[in-house]
Amino acid sequence: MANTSLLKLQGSRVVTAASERLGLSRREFLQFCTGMAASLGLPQGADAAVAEAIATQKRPSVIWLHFQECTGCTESMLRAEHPTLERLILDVISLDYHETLFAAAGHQVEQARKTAMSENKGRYVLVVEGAIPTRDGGIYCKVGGRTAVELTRECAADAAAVIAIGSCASWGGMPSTDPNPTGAAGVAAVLGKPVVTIPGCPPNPYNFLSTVVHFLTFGSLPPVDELGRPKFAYSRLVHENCERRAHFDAGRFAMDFGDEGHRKGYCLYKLGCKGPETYANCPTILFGDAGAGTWPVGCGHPCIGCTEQGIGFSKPIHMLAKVKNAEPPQQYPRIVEEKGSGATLASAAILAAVAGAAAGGTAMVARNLGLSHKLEEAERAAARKTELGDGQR
Ligand code: FSX
Ligand code: SF4
Ligand code: F3S
Repeated sequence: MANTSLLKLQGSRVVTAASERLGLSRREFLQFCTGMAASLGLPQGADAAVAEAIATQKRPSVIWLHFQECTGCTESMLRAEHPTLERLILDVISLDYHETLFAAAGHQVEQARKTAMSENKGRYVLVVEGAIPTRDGGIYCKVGGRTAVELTRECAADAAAVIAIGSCASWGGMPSTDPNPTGAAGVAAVLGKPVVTIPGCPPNPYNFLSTVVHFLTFGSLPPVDELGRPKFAYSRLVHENCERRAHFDAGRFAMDFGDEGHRKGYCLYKLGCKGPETYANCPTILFGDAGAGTWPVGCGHPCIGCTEQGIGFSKPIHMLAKVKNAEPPQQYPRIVEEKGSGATLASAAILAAVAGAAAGGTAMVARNLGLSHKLEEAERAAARKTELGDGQR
């Protein structure tokens, strides 16, 4: 990794060229690299290495296989907004085989896969989307006359890295739901060795992009947990960063869809939210780059635990979650105090900084407090109105 500071890179011609290629201003491009380094939890100065890698490194060849799935992984990647995420992804990788996005079909496209594999032997990245049926010799999913099991083993043999994208490829996901008639399994189970997994149904495209950028910058995949999940994205429970968490800690729950609590944005735990037992960064990075609230709980739906084997698609939707970490995050007001009176925006931001929270976390704190303040303001205004009404009677 070159020891170049981001400041020095600002005037560099390669950065200008990369920004133009991506349709971004130089500032936006460098901001993107800083954000990417922060979300990967990289040390100070790594943003320059990220920028340099995106600007100068040869794009890694990617072979993307599709098996038992809904194509939601690819769809969520293509549905991001400003700056277009798919453009970033398609710029940092060379997508040499992808059954959904390829205009070509049949032998022509099979040949493209074989050529990419032989020309990039030992250097390409294999991405698998969808579960792999293993029952009855794997006959329930074939592409070009070959079973998903055969294709996965063949393509993984000479890959530099294997990434299982989505819950289906990670651990079987929806197709493996009881009674799992096709014996649907994840990539690691089929290969008999660990792979990097990016679960979620659909998974967050930022987590895929960050994983690829790490590979591009350092030539290796990011550190993972025992399930192969990148630690930068899956080491916190949804519940730890949820914007409704203060309501959980204060015992304010929606009891029914559309009831007063639900409309007021109260905690969805009693509606079956699995956030307390699900590891994912959905509340901090959101989906589709479409603004605040664009994640399941933000839209009023309980988290179904789609990233977690044994929870998503197997634990009944209304069953209460096991609360794995009952300790309230430091940045929220204490439950013994009146809502919102325990912490000012500034003190919460300082607490978050002291706790070593990433830049995104601090922004979340600010946003969460903003939300609870708005709610309080609305409640106070409603109370004043009632008082006024009472006085006039
Ligand atoms: Fe669908 Fe992908 Fe879910 Fe599976 O995402 S969004 S069923 S994880 O493999 O296409
Ligand atoms: Fe958020 Fe669900 Fe936790 Fe409630 S139970 S705070 S809605 S993650
Ligand atoms: Fe899935 Fe829950 Fe996130 S349902 S998308 S892990 S909020």
